[in-house]
Amino acid sequence: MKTKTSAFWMPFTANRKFASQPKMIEGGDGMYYTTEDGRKIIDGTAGLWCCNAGHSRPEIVEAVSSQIKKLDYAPSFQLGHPKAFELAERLVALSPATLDHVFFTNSGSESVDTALKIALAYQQLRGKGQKQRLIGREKGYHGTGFGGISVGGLGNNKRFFGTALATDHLPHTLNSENAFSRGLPEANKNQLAELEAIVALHDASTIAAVIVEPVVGSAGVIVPPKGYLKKLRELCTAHDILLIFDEVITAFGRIGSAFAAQEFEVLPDIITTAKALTSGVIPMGAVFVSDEIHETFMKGPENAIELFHGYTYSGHPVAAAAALACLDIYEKEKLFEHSKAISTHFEDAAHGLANCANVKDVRNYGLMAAIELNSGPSGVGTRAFDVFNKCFFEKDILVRVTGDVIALSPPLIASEQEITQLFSKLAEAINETG
Ligand code: PXG
Repeated sequence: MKTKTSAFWMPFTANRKFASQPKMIEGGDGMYYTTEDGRKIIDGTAGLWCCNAGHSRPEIVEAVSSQIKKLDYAPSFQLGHPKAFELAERLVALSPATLDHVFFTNSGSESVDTALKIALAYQQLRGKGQKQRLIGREKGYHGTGFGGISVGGLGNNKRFFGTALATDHLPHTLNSENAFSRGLPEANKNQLAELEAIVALHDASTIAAVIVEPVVGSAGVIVPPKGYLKKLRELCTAHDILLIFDEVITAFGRIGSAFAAQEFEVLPDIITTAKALTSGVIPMGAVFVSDEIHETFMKGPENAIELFHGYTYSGHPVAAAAALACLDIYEKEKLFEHSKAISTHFEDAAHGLANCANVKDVRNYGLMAAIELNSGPSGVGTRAFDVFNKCFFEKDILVRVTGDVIALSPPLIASEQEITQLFSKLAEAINETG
């Protein structure tokens, strides 16, 4: 059926199902979206985990429009403009010490591909050119570039596209024995034994880097077991393997610190970010790189390009202006601290759904939560999708569905009252769906 929506081939969407029952959003303001039929709905997902400062913030609108008037675009290849340098300085002041250099991209996928390329090139430059294998993790989501799907661990995203790179994968850490854990689950298995096995199989001399999401987002909020990330850091260091944290979701206050690396006190060699860098207003990503890696590139003749990589829009002035205004909001409103302060209330509210119909697990960390349901009679994801529809059309809340998981990640400006409202409406939707 040809509808007004069919010209737009929508990403990660059941396009024909959407056409038969469109969910259209026309406006945004703070914690709320406005639907096409004029209803105000609570944004329980910060868009797609990105609008951490809330929607249509006047400060960002103003920064973007005055930047366009002054300088709409300037290249970053062999030229520069002040906003990108200013933003990089602001960002490295926020990032963990030693991750003092920023490479700008336009998305999480580009950040991941950039990080992987930097890791491979770094190994070559320091004379360890055999180190070319990349290790991801089952259930990992690292975007949709060929690099990201190669290290990614979600079958549907890889199936038709081959895997361009030499990779291997760690096991995921989801463990049903830990269902309904609050915050970090117990480390009741040696979940990193497999890394030793992978090293034994391929040899450390062939492995460039390990990439993980510190808290898994897309696959349904999988929280690292206690001590897991520290142990991963130790093993990577012991085997001279770079550690990349993909913080496209976790960076910029989602779990109460600027970065998950700080929250978990684990220092990776590279951090990838995007999304909340600009609160989703203008596409932009940033890859944070350690001094050691950066110095390895900054050798050789001064007139030589050190890294043959970049994007037309790397450090785009309008995106940089949006990011700077956004960082101002995070700072002035102490949103990372607020995110941490309300995370206990958020945790209680999420676990308050443990006894709703068909709830199989509740997981949470910071302002990320997953309510996992038993699969519906018509297969994986069907019940959760029905809940999503009920939430949108009848309960005036936006939640995110992935498989049997309903994920929540509200903007960091949420009040306790809004969180209570979000979860109580979700509870109604789950119970009424049955
Ligand atoms: N890494 C991680 C950890 C991500 O979560 C990307 C990379 C890719 O970012 P871009 O900007 O290229 O999409 C992501 C993106 C969802 C959902 O609902 C998650 C993402 C994107 C869209 C939907 O789980 N994460």
